[in-house]
Amino acid sequence: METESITAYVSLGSNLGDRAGNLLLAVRGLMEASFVVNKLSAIYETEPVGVEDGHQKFLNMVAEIHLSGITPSQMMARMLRIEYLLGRKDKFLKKPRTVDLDLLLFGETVIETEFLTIPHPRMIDRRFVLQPLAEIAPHVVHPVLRKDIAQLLGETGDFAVVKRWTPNNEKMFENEEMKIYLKTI
Ligand code: PH2
Ligand code: MG
Ligand code: MG
Repeated sequence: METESITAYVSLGSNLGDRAGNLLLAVRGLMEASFVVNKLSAIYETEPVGVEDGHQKFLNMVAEIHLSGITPSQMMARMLRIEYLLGRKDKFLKKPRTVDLDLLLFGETVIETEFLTIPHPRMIDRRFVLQPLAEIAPHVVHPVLRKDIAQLLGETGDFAVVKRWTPNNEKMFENEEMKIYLKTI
């Protein structure tokens, strides 16, 4: 029997060290864990939500994953392993972390256990999740609220700043080779 193909969405966040590098290593980790990474959002720089002041801004993005033949908790276990391998030894929430991977949606699945709640219970209150998710999946419908992601983004009460991130442009333009290259285009 052919197993059903599922589309899942994962939120990636980093606020420690080489933040963009950490996100991209986590994307490779997802691929190495046999997930098909089908789409990636842009990277966004986001104001910390629900953590004490003084924390560095986060970089966040969202990945669309295709998978089959595994359960949500198996998926979560693989994601925790990636977090661990990338240096998140400390399980305390709200501490700076190299990489945080959160499972947002797993097809149409709705689960509520002590260990895992899907859809992610706080996703609708987090612009740093909804904005990148709306970029790659605006018409995907939240299986409990029955509203699509674009609508949830329009309705969220979270107004923390979320803006597109690009690599350090100043550094790039200081580079002599880059100056020469830019004259040629
Ligand atoms: N993650 C949190 C708490 N607050 N804020 C932003 N901007 N981005 C995050 O990824 C984030 C957060 C807990 O995981
Ligand atoms: Mg999180
Ligand atoms: Mg997490």
